[in-house]
Amino acid sequence: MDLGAVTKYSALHAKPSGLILQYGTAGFRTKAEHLDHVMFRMGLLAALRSKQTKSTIGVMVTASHNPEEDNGVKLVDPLGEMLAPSWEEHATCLANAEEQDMQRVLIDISEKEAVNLQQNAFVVVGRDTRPSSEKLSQSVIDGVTVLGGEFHDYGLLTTPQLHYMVYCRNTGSRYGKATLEGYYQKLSKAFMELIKQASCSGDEYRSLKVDCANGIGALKLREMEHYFSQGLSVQLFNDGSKGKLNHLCGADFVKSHQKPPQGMEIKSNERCCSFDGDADRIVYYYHDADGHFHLIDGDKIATLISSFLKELLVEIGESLNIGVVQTAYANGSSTRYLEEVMKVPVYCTKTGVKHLHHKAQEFDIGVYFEANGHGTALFSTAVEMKIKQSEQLEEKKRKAAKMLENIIDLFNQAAGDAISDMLVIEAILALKGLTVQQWDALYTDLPNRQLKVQVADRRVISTTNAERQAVTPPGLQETINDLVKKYKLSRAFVRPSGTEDVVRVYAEADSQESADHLACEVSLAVFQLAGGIGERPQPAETTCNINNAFGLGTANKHTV
Ligand code: NG1
Ligand code: ZN
Repeated sequence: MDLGAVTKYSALHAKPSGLILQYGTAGFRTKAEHLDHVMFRMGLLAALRSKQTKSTIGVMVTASHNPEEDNGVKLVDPLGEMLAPSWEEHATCLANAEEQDMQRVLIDISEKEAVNLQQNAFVVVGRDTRPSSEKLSQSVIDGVTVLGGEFHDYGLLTTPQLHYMVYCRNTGSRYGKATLEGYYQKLSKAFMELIKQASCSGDEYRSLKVDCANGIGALKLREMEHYFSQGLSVQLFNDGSKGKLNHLCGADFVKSHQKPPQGMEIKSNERCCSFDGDADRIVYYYHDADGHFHLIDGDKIATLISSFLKELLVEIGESLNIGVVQTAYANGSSTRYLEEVMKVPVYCTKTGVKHLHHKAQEFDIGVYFEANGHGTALFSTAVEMKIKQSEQLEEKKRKAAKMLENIIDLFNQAAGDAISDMLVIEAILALKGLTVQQWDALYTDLPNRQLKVQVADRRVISTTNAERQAVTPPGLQETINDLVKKYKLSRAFVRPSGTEDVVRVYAEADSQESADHLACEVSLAVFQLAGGIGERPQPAETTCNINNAFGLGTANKHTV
């Protein structure tokens, strides 16, 4: 390691002194102007991680659904997964080291992780469409090259496309070709094969309106659409030609405000979807004949997908297991429907896709989705073996096995992917002959509310049982338990956010009014018991607009 060069180049990407950042569930995320040194240092770290694993490592420059002025960076491990936990700690140490301590921290990491510094390093880099992303990704590359690493700069990519590239490169291209062309061809071929089997295909020309959040999804979907246009016609909105990234549009906006994005005209019963700013989340929605807006979130997406996959397994007559992985934010109705009606086992993990991904790997087929629309399905080698053996099976079973094979190709095995999920969903709807309303009618969401509370130090809240119960501060969980008892079909929990300096409060109940009241009461308990700062949460009845009072609301307007 040429420490002299590291010091010299680091000075060109100097850290503003005193700035402390944390590698959170989505890497580093903050205002773009504070990130140059972080990018350079993540280039260094990616090179070290690549030397240690003797594999290609990915670095993605994006702040996903956050405002255009923000940016962020995350490292992608060899099989497309999120960075290993011990390396997340190294990332935080390295990003926060003052200039004069940089050398020592780098040596410490190399020693702790037994990195062979003579080993070659290869890092692939991708970025979203933010104005700041190009320069910041160049800083990542500076870091990689200072440590003698080689790199490939993919330029503009969706986050899941970068995960795909890393996965392909580390599996000797067995999974696919590590190019955009390879990604488009693999997914489109699987999609076209699938919908060929839909009995109603051709009768009804399938079309879908897509809100691209003014982000990278628009560029990539436009590049890709002609590959699958025989099977699906997509109409792109918020394609970045006018509006601002993630502003009043995109999956996060639609999910949290429970309303359609701006810039999209929706006729009744038209199927629409929204991506987030880096195209790793997707939610669907439509307006019914009365003009009411209906959201189909990650939970309902997981339900559609897992029900279909379970049917295929039954068809093949195999005892392969299937499981659905959710977080505490999953709507209670979805969990109940999956367990009681579909008889699919459901597991709950902590928030953050790495936890869901990890759990989903335990099953032959593991479907995981966050309510916000981030998810995918993972398949074990046992499923692939079964498909290979299906040649000997009777016609009907062979057909199901073939469908399963195409579905595996269509899902991004490395990460939740809005484009891939969209094609899977469109294929399933076509194969099942389902309209968006029929899909929505599988179950009715319980009304819910999400709020944020500002506290002096959110670390005073610790949780257990997949974040569904607070362990500290003392008395908080008991208070929540008492409040929950006042309402029907109710549930509430609190947790410190991993990406923002807030405590998140979630409540659901039998009516919107009850969910709102419960969320307010729990917020007040957090404020009082966990060191609230700023304005005190007001009781629900005194606030005419709960979204304004708390900065965020996620409401489900249905009642059951
Ligand atoms: P935090 O800020 O820890 O709640 C949010 C989302 C996560 C995940 C991460 C990463 C919710 C409630 N939380 O995490 O699901 O997507 O951002 O972007 O949606
Ligand atoms: Zn995202």
